[in-house]
Amino acid sequence: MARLTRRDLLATTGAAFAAGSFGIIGRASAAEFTYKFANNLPATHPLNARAQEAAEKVKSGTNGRVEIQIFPNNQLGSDTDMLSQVRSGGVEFFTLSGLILSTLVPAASINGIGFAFPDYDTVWKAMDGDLGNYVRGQIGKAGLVVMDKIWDNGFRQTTSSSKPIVTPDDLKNFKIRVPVSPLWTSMYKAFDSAPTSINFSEVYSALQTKVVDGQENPLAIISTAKLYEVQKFCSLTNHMWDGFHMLANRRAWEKLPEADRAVVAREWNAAAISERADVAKLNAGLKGDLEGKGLAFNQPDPAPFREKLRSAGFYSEWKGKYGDEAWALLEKAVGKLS
Ligand code: X2X
Repeated sequence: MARLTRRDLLATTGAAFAAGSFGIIGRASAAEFTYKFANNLPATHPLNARAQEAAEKVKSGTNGRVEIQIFPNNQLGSDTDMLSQVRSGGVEFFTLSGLILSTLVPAASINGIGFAFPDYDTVWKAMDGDLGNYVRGQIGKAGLVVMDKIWDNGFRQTTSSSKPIVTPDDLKNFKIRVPVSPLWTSMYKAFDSAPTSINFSEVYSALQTKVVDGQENPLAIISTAKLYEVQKFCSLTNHMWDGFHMLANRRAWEKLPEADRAVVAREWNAAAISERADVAKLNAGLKGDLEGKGLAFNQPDPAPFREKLRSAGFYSEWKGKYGDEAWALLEKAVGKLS
């Protein structure tokens, strides 16, 4: 598969905008079901490029009955707003990190436990297997529908405008932005940092105005959201793997004829698999591109960070919060943590 370049993504996205699938509000549609898919990522992120392809396949696969309009880049509100909207039916589809979803489904943050996953093979075996099935079951109990295949956000790296992060001591009193999630806040408090919960829609301006000194995200987001413009250092901490569940409003989902539901699920899940390959390739190849844009990289040793979390009681605290069943599924996938 040819290396997916930013130009390819822009070309795809540009075509999509031209084709009118990216949230052109008020456009007349012959479809029986016109559903909105909202997300918080830039239109150039692989998630939106693959979602556009899926929307086209859904339209053709349902003979035009189902049209999915894509609203990227927080067009319909922040993650907090959009979670409310997918629950109420204001939007029909929404991709959301399990760590943010954990404000509604506590178990959904378990894949974000610090320094748990060593590599992508371990991630997909867990998230497409028993641990993912457990989390999706908990999401269903909260009244939402969730597709079988989680989309990739990636292994998260730490950026800063003030200094590189080399050892856990560099995180002491570090003013870091974290997404709105109890687990993120808890982990950085265990490092004696000063975490501030901010929705992604506000991150660029918070960094630009120095409300916070740093943030953490995979390279694909640091690139597509242009965070390199307001950060100087990028420490390859790989401190967390994060993904996006494709959520659906239950009433809207059940309104679809069964055959059309099967087409939508098939195309969303196929797009998630393609997006995983795109993101992994991007994240593997972006370091040089970002160095060219001025980011100074370092690669810290993860062992002292994991030890700090252990000695701070982070793992045992979260084992107690998730319960034995969920924690056993996590440790079955990644080995002993607590
Ligand atoms: O908010 C973030 O940092 C992001 C974009 O990675 C998530 O959606 C969790």
